[in-house]
Amino acid sequence: MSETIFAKIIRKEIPASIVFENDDVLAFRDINPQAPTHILIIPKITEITKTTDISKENHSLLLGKLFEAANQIAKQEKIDEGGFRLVINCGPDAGQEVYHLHIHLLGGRKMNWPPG
Ligand code: DGP
Repeated sequence: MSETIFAKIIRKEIPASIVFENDDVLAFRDINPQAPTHILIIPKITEITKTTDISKENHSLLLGKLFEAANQIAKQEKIDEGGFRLVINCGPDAGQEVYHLHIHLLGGRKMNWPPG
């Protein structure tokens, strides 16, 4: 799979509004926000293109770090108490556009269910 735009954001080759970063995880505001808070949380490694690449052996720790980051960012954004939604699109039917694993963190408004 060829390199994605997110790899360039990780290397700071293209700008992004970064809200969180540590050795393993980067989070930045989505360029096309669907809610008042819409942040993408991504692993810095590029080997996981979508959820079906994930294995317990290789990625358990990393997944914990991604969700820990999501919780911390939700607090930073002050949406932890009101609630928020985490979304991972996997493959074409889900509308995945960028093939680098990412969690959408959406909040700041009332969400509908079922999603479209
Ligand atoms: P998905 O459809 O789940 O693959 O979501 C990809 C998201 O990535 C989409 O909501 C728009 C966002 N996105 C695409 N390119 C860029 C970019 O260059 N910068 C930022 N900040 N977000 C981007």
